[in-house]
Amino acid sequence: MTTITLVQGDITRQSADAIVNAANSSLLGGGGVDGAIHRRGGPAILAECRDLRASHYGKGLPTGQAVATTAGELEASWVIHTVGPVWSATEDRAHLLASCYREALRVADELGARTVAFPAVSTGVYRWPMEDAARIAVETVRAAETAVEEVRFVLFDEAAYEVFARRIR
Ligand code: AR6
Repeated sequence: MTTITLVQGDITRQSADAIVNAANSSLLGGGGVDGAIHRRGGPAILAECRDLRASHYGKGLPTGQAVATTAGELEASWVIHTVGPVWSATEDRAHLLASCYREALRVADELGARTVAFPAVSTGVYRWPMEDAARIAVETVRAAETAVEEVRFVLFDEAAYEVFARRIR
């Protein structure tokens, strides 16, 4: 049974077996959570991302998929990078956002991670509305068959925290 917990704050300050990064397909860094993870985690994460680009992911990590690297200096054993979809008002990409959570948990299971911290994937630079993103995140985690014991959603601000809190009540 997976327990869902909520924290308001900076995901790079969390201690967990795995911390999920809201990355982009390049795996080579960016703003938001991605920028914060690489800044605080140090160069070892980027070095492994470059290796992934040079081997299995020559064209980048496709949207909705997930892959793990070291967590560098973060208080975690792994960073699991996933690429959320960019929000579209005209095309339903919810299955891709759900896939991020499912695939990240699948990778966590492969690693043997028991606690996994997630940001609200796609709700920043990629503009996904928080209410809908929270619905997809919580429904997907609840439906997942995983050995992960704690899924911790780490929400940057109070408004996002409240949206997730209403969902899990
Ligand atoms: N801790 C927790 N949540 C955070 C943090 C943090 N340190 N920083 C931002 N958030 P985003 P996306 C929240 O933009 O929408 C990058 O450039 C933020 O308020 O990080 O999936 C990548 O390289 C928002 O609610 O990810 C990609 O190009 C949520 O985390 C692109 O952004 C996600 O915002 C991915 O965009």
